[in-house]
Amino acid sequence: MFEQTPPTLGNQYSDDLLLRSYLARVLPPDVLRDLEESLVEMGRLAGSELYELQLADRLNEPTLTQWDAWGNRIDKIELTPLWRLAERIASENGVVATAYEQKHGSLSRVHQCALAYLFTPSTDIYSCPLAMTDGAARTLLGSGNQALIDRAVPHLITRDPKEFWTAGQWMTELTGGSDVGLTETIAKEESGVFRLYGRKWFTSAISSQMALTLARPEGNPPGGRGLALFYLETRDELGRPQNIQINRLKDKLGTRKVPTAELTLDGTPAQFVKAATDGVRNIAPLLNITRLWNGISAVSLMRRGLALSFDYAHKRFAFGAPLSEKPLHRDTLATLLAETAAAFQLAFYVAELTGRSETREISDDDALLLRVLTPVMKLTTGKQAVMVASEVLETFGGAGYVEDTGLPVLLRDSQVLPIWEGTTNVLALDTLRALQSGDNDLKRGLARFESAVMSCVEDAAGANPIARSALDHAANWLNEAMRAGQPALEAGARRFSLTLGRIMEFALLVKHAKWSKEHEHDERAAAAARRFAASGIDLIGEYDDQDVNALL
Ligand code: MFK
Repeated sequence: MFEQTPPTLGNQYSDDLLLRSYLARVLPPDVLRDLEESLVEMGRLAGSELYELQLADRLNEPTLTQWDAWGNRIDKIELTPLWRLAERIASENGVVATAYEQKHGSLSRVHQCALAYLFTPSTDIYSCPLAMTDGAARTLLGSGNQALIDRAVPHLITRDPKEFWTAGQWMTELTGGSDVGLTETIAKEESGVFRLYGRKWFTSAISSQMALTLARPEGNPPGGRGLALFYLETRDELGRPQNIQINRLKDKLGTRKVPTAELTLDGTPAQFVKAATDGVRNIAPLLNITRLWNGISAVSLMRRGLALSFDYAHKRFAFGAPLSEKPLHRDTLATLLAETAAAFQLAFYVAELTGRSETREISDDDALLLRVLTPVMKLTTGKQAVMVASEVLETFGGAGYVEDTGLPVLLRDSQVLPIWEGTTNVLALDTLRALQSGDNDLKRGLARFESAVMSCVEDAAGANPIARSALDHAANWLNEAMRAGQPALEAGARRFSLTLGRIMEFALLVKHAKWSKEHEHDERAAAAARRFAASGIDLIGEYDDQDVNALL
């Protein structure tokens, strides 16, 4: 009787030519030698123990117990075995800490993102609490609030699992996850302590020991400026919730291991992080770090899907040959690989810039580029992850649609990436704002973006006109939309931002291809760049705004 051999994973670092080639380019050889052991170990864990437990843990979900047997409100969260192991492995292997130890200066951010990239796909989005922990550490360190830094940061960046804390981010309320200036939670000063009253509708993992959240101190004006950023600890020294009720865990399409919650805050003690106002501006450092994590998670899930699909293509026979020898299957995989390689280059480039900004080794021009590329990268890679996951499932035929293969979760978990941490549309509007940050206006911001692109492709004869043509189309669209007014700018912002994302991905691939050809005698990155360009870079199109009115 026929038996199908299932796909398996090897060491996820050793097998990943994309990651290894990239690191060989950006890291000096002695740095790569120094940190490679940590990546080999994480690659081993991701392809063996963690992956085996992930498959075995598939049906388990976190639970909430609101009451004990004697009627006391306890709101106890029980995590699944995979997440308990993930927490230990994350802290011991420094998946957050590496970025703060800065053993390799600004490149420690790249090292940390490589660890997160290897770790994430085998842990069912344990990246969520880690992203928040990283974002909270960065926000607190930048706040100048020494008491909070001393209290919390050592826990957030430790490698000791017994001391390790994760952080939550509680922004979303019933009024919305995007327009957080509408936040209704009130902060009242009672006997010299601020206490929070309100409902949080969608929090990050509620298993965290601390959280950063927004609330409006009584008497403050409406909008984001009237909010303050608060720090709170979720439980007191006896482990009791600090006037926080967990109303329920969210019933979500994916990320089912993440205990995302609805909360009532009923007098929760909290402290200002930085100021009594400007909460949205003050939480922005957290948002930018979690958006970086979102992008790294996107490329890591794309890569996991392809690792399984490539392996399966050698094991699955149809119409007289393994799928890996079938021309159309090979063509499909090549397109997905090119898309993944492009997304990878952009996500890790944002990691490089983030690292340089953290060690203050960044020019004003590159700081603007980082501000622009963070939303552009998040929105572009989020969409690519969903597309690639959907196609990966299809490469398995019916098996990709069957739960106990462990494959459908790839698509469900990818689908969150364009939604949380700012939807595609919200981030497209943020891209317009980012281009105008500092002393820039839209045209100057775009000019800076253009020069970054052109520096990657300037001496690449085939690539230069492709990038130039897409950039010119984007610039022309921007000019026309600015003339037409704000509604036209907003209406086209998604196509514009996705085009910027794809242009930058293409340019970075071309840059990598040149290096890889010279140093590794490898043509793969050049082939990926050509195929990516053939899939379409310019999404601006020729859309007529009047058609929207006719259609809606
Ligand atoms: C793997 C990862 C796992 C993650 C798990 C997450 C689970 C949690 C689920 C969620 O809750 S997801 C929901 C997350 N929500 C968001 O990400 C918010 C999306 N909305 C936005 O990003 C809006 O653009 C924003 C709330 C920021 C708009 O609010 P406002 O009040 O209209 O703000 P405004 O006036 O535009 O900006 C206020 C200031 O912040 C400005 O500076 P100034 O005061 O100096 O002028 C902005 O320039 C600045 N700012 C805003 N965004 C910034 C920023 N600065 C730097 N970087 C940014 N990204």
